[in-house]
Amino acid sequence: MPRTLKVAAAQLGANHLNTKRADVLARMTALLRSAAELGAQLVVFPETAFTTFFPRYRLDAVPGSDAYFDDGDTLLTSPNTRPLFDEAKTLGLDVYLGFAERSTGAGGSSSGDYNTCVYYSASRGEIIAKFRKIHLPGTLQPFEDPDAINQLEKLWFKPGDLGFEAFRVPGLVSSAKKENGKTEAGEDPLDARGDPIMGMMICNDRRWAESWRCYGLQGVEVVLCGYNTTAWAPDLCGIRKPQTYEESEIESLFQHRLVMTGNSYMNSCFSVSAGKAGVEDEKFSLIAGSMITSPDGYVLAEAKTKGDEIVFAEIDLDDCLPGKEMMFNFARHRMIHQYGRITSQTGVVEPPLLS
Ligand code: CDV
Repeated sequence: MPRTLKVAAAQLGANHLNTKRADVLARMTALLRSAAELGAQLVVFPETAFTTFFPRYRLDAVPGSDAYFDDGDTLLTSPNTRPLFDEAKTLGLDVYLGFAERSTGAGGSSSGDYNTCVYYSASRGEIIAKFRKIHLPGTLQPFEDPDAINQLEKLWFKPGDLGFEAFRVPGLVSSAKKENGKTEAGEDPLDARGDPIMGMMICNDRRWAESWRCYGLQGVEVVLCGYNTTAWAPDLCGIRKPQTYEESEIESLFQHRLVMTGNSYMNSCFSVSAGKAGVEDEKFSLIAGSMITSPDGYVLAEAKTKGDEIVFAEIDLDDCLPGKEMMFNFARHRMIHQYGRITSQTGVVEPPLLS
C-alpha cells in the first residue's frame, strides 16, 4: 500500500524591521490556504518566519527586538501566533514553523533565547515536536568592516540543546501500522509500515553531514528545514576569489541545492526546505530556492520566484526503502569503529609536516 504524502514549502518574501506581525500572519495564512487548495497535508515555513532576519544586526541596533521573540509554550494561545495555528487546524494542515524563541524554562526546558522550530499536528491539535538550531553560524562580534554583512546568531541565541530527535507524525498516512500491528482502519496488512518518521533542522544545520546522519540513523523519511540564506556575504562565506553579486547568489543557491539533494540521497530520505527570499530592509538579499528533494537526490519541485510562493509535491515515503535497504543499509555497511574522530574531535588536526 503506498504511503503517499502531499507536502508544501511555503516560501516567504522579505520581511523588514518595521513589518507588522499582523501583516506577516495574513501572508502566512494566505499561503496555508493556497497549500490546502493543492491538497497539501504539511506546510513548511522558513526560519524566523515572522520577522526580518534580525541576527544580521548588533543587539543595540534593533530597539524593541523583544517583540521579535515568542514563548514556545504559548504558541497556540498567544494572539501573536494563534491565528496561524487556528487556520492550520481549520484547514487540517500540519505545520513546521521557525521562530525566535524566548523560553522561560517552564515545563522543564532550558530558559533563554533560541532559534527554534516546532511541528504542529492538525490531527492532534497540538505541537508534537520542537527543535532548537544547533549549528549557529557567523561570529559573536560584528566584523570590523562597517559594510560587511554580519551573522551574529552566536550573540542572539544559545546553541540548541534538544539534539536531533526524529519523531513519528500521526494522522497523515491512514495505512500506517500501529504498535498493535494494525492500521488505523483496523486492518492487519503484512507490508504496512508505521507513521511517517520526520526530523527537523534549521538553516545552517543542513550544511552539516552530522545533522543528517543523526536523523538517518533513526530511519528518517522526511527532513524539514527552514532557512534564511544570504545571497551576498563575502566576509561570512569565505569565497576563493572576488565575485559579483550575481555570481555569489548563483553559488549560494547551488550550495543549497547541493546539500539538500546530496544529503537526501546519502540518507535515503525526502526533504522539504522553505526559505525567506528577496531583499530585506532594502539592503540584505536572501536566496529563494525553496525545494522538495527525493531519496535518489533529485529536486522534485523548486520555487520559481523570490516572493511568497507555495512549492508542492506528492511523495511516496516507500521510495525511501530501496536506498535504506541496499546502498545505504546502515546496519550492513557502516564501520563505526573507524569513525571515532567524528565524535571525539571538533576542529581539524592535520597530519604532521613531512621532514
Ligand atoms: N541563517 C543561517 O543559518 N544562514 C547561514 C548562512 C550563514 C549563510 C546558512 O547556512 O545559510
